[in-house]
Amino acid sequence: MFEKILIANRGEIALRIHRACREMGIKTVAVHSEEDANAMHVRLADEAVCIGPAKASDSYLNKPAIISAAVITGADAIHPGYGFLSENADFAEMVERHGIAFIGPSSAQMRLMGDKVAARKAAQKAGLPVAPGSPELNSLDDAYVWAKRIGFPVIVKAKNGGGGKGMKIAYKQEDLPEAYSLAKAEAKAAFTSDAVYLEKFLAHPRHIEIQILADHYGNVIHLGERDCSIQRGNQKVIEETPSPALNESARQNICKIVRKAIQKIGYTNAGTIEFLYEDGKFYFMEMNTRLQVEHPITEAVTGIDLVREQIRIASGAKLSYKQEDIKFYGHAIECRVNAENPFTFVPSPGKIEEWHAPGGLGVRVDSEIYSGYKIPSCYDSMIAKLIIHSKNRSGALMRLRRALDEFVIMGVDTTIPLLQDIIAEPDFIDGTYDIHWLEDMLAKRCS
Ligand code: MV4
Repeated sequence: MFEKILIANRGEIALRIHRACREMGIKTVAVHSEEDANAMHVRLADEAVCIGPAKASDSYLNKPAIISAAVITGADAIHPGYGFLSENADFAEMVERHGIAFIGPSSAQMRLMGDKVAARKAAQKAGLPVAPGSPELNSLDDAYVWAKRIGFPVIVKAKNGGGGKGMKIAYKQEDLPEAYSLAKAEAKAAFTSDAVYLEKFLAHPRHIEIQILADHYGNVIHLGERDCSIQRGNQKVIEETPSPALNESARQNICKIVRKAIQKIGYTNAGTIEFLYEDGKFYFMEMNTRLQVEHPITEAVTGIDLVREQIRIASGAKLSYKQEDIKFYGHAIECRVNAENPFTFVPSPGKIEEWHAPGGLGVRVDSEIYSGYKIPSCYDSMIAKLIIHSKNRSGALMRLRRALDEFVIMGVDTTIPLLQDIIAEPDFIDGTYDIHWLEDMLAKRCS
């Protein structure tokens, strides 16, 4: 097992990883920007190294600085968390070349899944259901040919994209030239490559993703699904498991297919297979090769420490669980609390004057915040995750309402009032929402 792990991240996820390490008797190294010198992840770690100025491109994205920090502290592994370098295959490869373990899949697997066209192909070959689509497009003429074959509406996506950036919908043939050129321009700006492809556009899907764990001995287990349809501007706001849209046979069916596919692909470590779900059918979208923000709801219903399993897998250990060992209990919901105006979503950095996190049975708060902490303006505005667990969905909703009412954060604006509004909506209570529901609700709220 590793003796010392460098945590290449900040905020709540750096704390989350530190906690797993501590419980495993592993020492931790924090890295931080100049701005984050007083951050909680720096205070908790056994050692800390400053890796550059506030700007993420100079610090948390600074590959040589992070690898140097690992070398000088003698860390034998690096956990990338989520965001930043977590899905950067070049970084993973650099880490591997330095004889340091990257806590995640191999750089080759990351590269495969980062290429959305190749990932679609691999997924289809491994037996996953994919939406009708095209290979990489060579020209607008090519786009016309494929769009006709697929049938309108189609969506133009960046080959090296993901997370929803640079996607353009063409509802009919006349929309295609503009969608094609806009998607190409956005792809070039965001991902340097302007390569794009087409998919059949699904109008009212839900976002349902399956969590898997895979070791280096061909063992793959699934940990059920997460419904992440409550989103705004491609940012998830509330996630829950199990999905209110699935019955037990639909769930078992897709999870079985995913397990087989992951085994075929030979993927290792933790991963998430993201689907759109519409009219009772799943369509593979992409595979996330990192630990995800919303992983705690899976931990709540399975009792499995996902970070611990990631570390064990990366160190060459076998999975601690067989599929038959996994028992799902109850219902879990996560709310993301952002330091933002709850109506305009303008970020609200500043000093936390008062902080009282809710507690009690079935309530978990993952956060880096402490009273007196100054939220910097240069990073993500998520300041806490509230994770609720109860024996069923209605119990979880009652508990979530109670916990949100109990949360006190003074000094900055937060999205807690928005979360309270969402969970009071009949559609949310009924579980009948799709990926557009929140944005539609917000539009109505403003008019
Ligand atoms: C789609 C889609 C409709 N049809 N693909 C955006 C994020 C990326 N992972 C996949 N995305 C979408 N792909 C087809 N063929 C709609 C979206 C989409 C979306 C998906 C999940 C959650 C939120 C979303 C918000 C806007 C668009």
